[in-house]
Amino acid sequence: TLLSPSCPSVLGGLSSSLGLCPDFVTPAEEETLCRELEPVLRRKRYESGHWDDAIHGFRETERLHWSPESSSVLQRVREKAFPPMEAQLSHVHVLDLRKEGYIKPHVDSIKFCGSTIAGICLLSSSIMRLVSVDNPEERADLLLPRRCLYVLSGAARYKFTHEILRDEESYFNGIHIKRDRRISVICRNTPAS
Ligand code: AKG
Repeated sequence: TLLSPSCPSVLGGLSSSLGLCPDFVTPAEEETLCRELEPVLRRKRYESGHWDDAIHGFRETERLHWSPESSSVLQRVREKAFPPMEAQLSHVHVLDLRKEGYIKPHVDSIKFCGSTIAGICLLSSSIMRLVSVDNPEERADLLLPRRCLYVLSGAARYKFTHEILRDEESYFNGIHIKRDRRISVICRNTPAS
């Protein structure tokens, strides 16, 4: 299993609101997406400290127009993660974390993001840690293998913070999961109005 909870009761709260599909993206699709994104990302400099200081060692972009090949991957993400009629943000968020980069615990803004976060993970595996907002002892580590899709909704999105661990902390059941440069491509729905 790719989920390691601090205690079994955490699983009950999380399992219905957490989705993980390993190998959602093929190696060829990963290459296509990265080849398309690289020129855009390369123009930017890695930054430290996001608006709320949550992300370190990153650069990012929001993308509306994609090549047909990449569009078909994103369409698959949208079909898998969101109900058919749900209003989604047209822009896709691309986050490029350098090898030393990491994301500190946060809950996504309810003002700007809807109920579901769907991300594909390119170039590196990583560990996403989820910690209960109400009880920090309740937590779970989620192994995000390179080329997976993950989906956070419900409790996993609202009741738990999420973070991406830095390489030094990147252990899953005692095994080091090497953190390399990682690009995540994230689709969201619109906040309820
Ligand atoms: C967020 O957008 O809220 C994230 O934490 C991004 C997570 C990721 O890079 O997969």
